[in-house]
Formats: sequence, C-alpha cells, structure tokens
Amino acid sequence: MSLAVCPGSFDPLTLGHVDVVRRARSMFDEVVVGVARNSAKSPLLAVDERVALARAAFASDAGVRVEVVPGLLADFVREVGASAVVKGLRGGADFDGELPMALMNRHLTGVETVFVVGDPGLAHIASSLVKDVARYGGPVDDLVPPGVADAVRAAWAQRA
Ligand code: COD
Repeated sequence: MSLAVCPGSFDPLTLGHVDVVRRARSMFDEVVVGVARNSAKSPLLAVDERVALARAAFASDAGVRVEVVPGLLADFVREVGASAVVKGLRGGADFDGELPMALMNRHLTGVETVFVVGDPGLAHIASSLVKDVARYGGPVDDLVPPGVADAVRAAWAQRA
C-alpha cells in the first residue's frame, strides 16, 4: 500500500490545499494530511482547530486522514511509514520556497518530495491572503471549505 504525507500549516485550510490533497490521493492509496508548525509563521488558528476543520473537510474522502505533526516532518514521515511527501506548486515562488525543504527532508530521512501543480483556477488562493481579506471584512467563503471562513472571522474577532 502506498502512503504519502501532505504537510502544511493549513492556517487556514483552503480550496487550494484540498485540491492538492485530492491530487495526491489519486496517486497514493492513502494520504495523511499533516498539520504542522512552520516556525517562520505565527498561526491565527490553534492547531486543534486546524485539525478539526481539516477532518471535517475530508470526512467523505476515503483514504485521507488528518494528523498533527508534533515536531520534525521528517520524523513524522518515518513514523507513519510514508514513501513520499506531496506538496503543491502555484508558481516559481512556491518552488523556490519548497526546494530547500525537499532537499532537507531527503537529507534527514531519504524521503522524496513529489510536487503537484495545483488547479490554475485556485492559484490565487493563499492562506495568508484569506486571513488578510477576512480580517478587513472581505468575503472568503468561496475560497475555503465550509466552516473555515467562520472560524477565521471568529479568530480575528477574538483578537480585536
Ligand atoms: N494551490 C496549490 N498548492 C497550494 C495552494 C494552492 N492554492 N495553497 C497552498 N498550496 C501548497 C503550498 O505550496 C504548500 O506546498 C502546501 O500547500 C501547504 O501550504 P501551507 O502554507 O499551509 O503550509 P507551509 O508552507 O507553511 O508548510 C510548511 C511546513 C509546515 C510543511 C514546514 O514548515 C514543516 O515541515 N514544518 C514541520 C517542522 C519541520 O520539519 N521543519 C523543517 C522543514 S525542512
């Protein structure tokens, strides 16, 4: 059985992420969505909330499960027995950011990273932009799975 990990901060999960996970699932028997910490980012949503929203989004996707990545992604990949990490690319800037991580993860565990090209119709969707638009009252419901926009708005309201 082939298994891949789709890692991310998912702060918040967007339709772009969902597209990447489903493309990964079309290539692997099982996909673990790994909700991880990016030390370069300070999350808006707590990890438990990000996990709950992702579990709801993939509830009907057979062969997809959602787990927390407690530390190093490379350790997690080894623990779950995955043969690959799958990441999505929107363009060259994504690749420039992803390449050093792919090389480091291969250095640490030998795991390969597979890049999938996301749907061009979703290429403008980034978690950071979703948060920013929502923060100033803009509509984001059509950019994220059900429940996510409300969670983002509630998180901003709590911080106000
Ligand atoms: N279309 C296609 N792909 C998309 C889209 C879209 N619209 N939006 C996002 N993506 C892709 C991104 O390119 C990325 O591949 C993936 O989805 C996840 O995106 P984010 O923004 O949620 O997640 P990141 O980039 O913050 O994730 C970084 C990790 C958390 C995976 C990384 O920091 C990590 O592995 N952390 C664990 C600790 C660790 O091991 N650190 C060392 C890493 S070498």
